Amino acid sequence: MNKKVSIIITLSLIIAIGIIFISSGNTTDNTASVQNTEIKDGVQYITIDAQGGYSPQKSKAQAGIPTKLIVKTNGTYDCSLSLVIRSINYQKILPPTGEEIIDIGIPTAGVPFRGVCGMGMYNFEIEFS
Ligand SMILES: [Cu+2]
Repeated sequence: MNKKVSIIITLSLIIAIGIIFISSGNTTDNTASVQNTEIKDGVQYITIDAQGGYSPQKSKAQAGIPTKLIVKTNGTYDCSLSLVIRSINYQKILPPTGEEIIDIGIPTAGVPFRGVCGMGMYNFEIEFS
């Protein structure tokens, strides 16, 4: 009687652990390929979230077409609000919640595009090809 109970408990534990392993294994690989570019009416839009840094920190986009950067804030109160993009002489304090659309012209392939926060601790990079 006692042996039977302990066998049942052991078996159900093994099954439970198995289910936890299977379900966690399925959700781990979602962050690597974030699609944050979109081409609409011949204009390429690249979306970057600003909150405790910039994400995605590295993006890939197309060179040679008119491109705009959309920087989104949503209850952001850290220094990622103060955005500096030296290559286009851009410097601005973003609104804590909103969308800032920045025209970055027609990017050249192979020239990395970088944005940093006012203190230089957060940054993002876009690779154009
Ligand atoms: Cu900073």
